[in-house]
Amino acid sequence: MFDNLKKKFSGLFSKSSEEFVRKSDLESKIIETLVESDVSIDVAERIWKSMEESLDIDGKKIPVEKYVTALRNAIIPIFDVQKSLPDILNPHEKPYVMLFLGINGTGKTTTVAKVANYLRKNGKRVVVAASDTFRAGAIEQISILGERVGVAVIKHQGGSDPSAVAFDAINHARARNIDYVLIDSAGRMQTNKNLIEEMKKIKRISKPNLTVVVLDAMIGQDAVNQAETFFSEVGFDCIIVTKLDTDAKGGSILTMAAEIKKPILFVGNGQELNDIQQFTKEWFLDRILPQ
Ligand SMILES: Nc1nc2c(ncn2[C@@H]2O[C@H](COP(=O)(O)OP(=O)(O)OP(=O)(O)O)[C@@H](O)[C@H]2O)c(=O)[nH]1
Ligand SMILES: [Mg+2]
Repeated sequence: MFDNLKKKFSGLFSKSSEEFVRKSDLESKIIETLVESDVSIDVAERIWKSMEESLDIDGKKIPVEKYVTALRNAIIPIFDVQKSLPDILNPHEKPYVMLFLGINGTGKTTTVAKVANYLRKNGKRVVVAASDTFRAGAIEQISILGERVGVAVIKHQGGSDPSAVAFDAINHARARNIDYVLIDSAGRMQTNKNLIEEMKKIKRISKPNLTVVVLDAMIGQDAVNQAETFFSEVGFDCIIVTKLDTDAKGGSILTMAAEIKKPILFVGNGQELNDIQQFTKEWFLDRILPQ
């Protein structure tokens, strides 16, 4: 994960960059590198501005370490929003209800299974609501995953009311003293308007403690647009970014954090149950910046 980004930054700040002190050259190099790594122009420019303020650039030799520190300091504030992330392993409510939303194919169902597995490994009791009743095969998919993780999956017939499934799962959890309810949901309906209405309804009825939007890193800026238009109408608390093991260039994480302004709960990096990682800025910075 993020190897590309790290390689690019390492290339940017090699020993030779110590000679590389014309401000305009440095500016275009840095912005170009960020944009090539899927950082949006806006965010790249914001990062550059912050670096420019902290470095005394023109006409001087600047050691590599100073560049790296300036870049690190420029990125850190983007992740200030992480502070609003709840500690999901120590929730104040029981059951703690997590609703997963996302456009079709972003990885919702896989992510529900991964999070269920993560919670199980931490000694928690989990039930899953198969609330994607729209797509053929969705109920079977989550049932198989639930079996692999070892958690119960509450399901109704295909085509039934997704909110009713969520409601049943919550009652199931209450009756059995289960810690978490994870609600899978459909990523497609007859129309996008129907999808938004369906998401609002399921949210209204299940009253989730945490609404999570699952975004695909491979689609970069489109994911930001989805979050800002589509999901802001429904309302959500945090995001999970999937498919960071693919050729996603990693910079999209920066763009998403800077532009969506919601904390990142987890990142997904593969198709297996264990391919999920809690996100912290230190973890991310250590992976993208040259040491
Ligand atoms: N490489 C990779 N593939 C992933 C990741 N997460 C999910 N996938 C794959 O993406 C595809 C779609 O995943 P699903 O979990 O079914 O996506 P969904 O959002 O539930 O899709 P719908 O139910 O159709 O809306 C599957 O082939 C998953 O294996 C990830 O982190 N990395
Ligand atoms: Mg699904």
